Amino acid sequence: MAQLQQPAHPENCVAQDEVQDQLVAGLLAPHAHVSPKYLYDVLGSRLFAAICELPEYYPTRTEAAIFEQNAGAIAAALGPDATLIDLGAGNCSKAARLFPSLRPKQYVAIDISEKFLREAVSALQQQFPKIKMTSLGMDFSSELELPAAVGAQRRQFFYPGSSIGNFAPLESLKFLHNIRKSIAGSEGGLLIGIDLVKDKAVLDAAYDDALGVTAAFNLNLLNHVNRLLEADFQPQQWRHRAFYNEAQHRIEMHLEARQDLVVHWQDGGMRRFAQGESIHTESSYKYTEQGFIDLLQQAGFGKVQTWSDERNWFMVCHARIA
Ligand code: AVI
Repeated sequence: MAQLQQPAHPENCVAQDEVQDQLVAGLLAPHAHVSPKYLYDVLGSRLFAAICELPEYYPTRTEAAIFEQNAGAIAAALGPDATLIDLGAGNCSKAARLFPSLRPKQYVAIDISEKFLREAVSALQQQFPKIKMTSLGMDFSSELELPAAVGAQRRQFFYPGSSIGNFAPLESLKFLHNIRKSIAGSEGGLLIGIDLVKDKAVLDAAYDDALGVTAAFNLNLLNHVNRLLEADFQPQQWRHRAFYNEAQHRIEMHLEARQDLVVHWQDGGMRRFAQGESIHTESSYKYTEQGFIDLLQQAGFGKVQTWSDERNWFMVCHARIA
């Protein structure tokens, strides 16, 4: 599993009952929904890695090029001797690419899947023996209490991949606020990747690719829910739908019933879905440059520096504490 990019296996760290209660509540809501975190079981994480290779899915390669082309300026913005705190580190590859220019004093990798993370960090430690490395298994989306092992000075949080887009705007503000509060000293900041608003056709294609990899990624959520809830979803009865909602500035991913059907789950739970009815599985918010800077400032950050590609499709942003 060398390509994990997102928190995987939510059942590893949240009580099983809580997971099941959340899933049932979402499935029984008038507009059924399932949290996007359930897209990431083992197969889902691999399918997401494949999405990142697709010609239509521009964010990964565009962000990587921005980091590469601006490595010196980004390192200068973060400053020397940083404690680099990687949120959703996965295989740690994105942070590792910053090490030669940034030379952090400490690297703290955080992800839900701690076992996988520990293996990635110990491999990286061999390559960069001078950087102190720590791995932490935690769900950073809800809390950011960092242990004493994390250096308090020059904390630079790292949240690439436009993952913040998967939070609704109010959750994003709360999350940014939690990061701001966790920057203990007077120096520190946040380095973050943001997907920008652009032509609808480009966005629609990025989330509904010709090979159907994103469709498989979305449909695989049903298999994951079947395991978590002893449910009997049949993926072939569902269709992937993804489109850019211009009014809400977000991609929406849904699973739409191809026919009238009934789904059952443990303890006698069930729901009928009429043909065309859908389950909302993910939103991916897109920002304007100014819109995201305003959000950072509302969350208490100060000076912001940005770097973008020539098409202005993606932005890397460094925000200092005020
Ligand atoms: C992880 N996240 C930033 C991806 C996105 O673009 O919102 C997840 C994804 N969903 C479908 N394709 C990619």
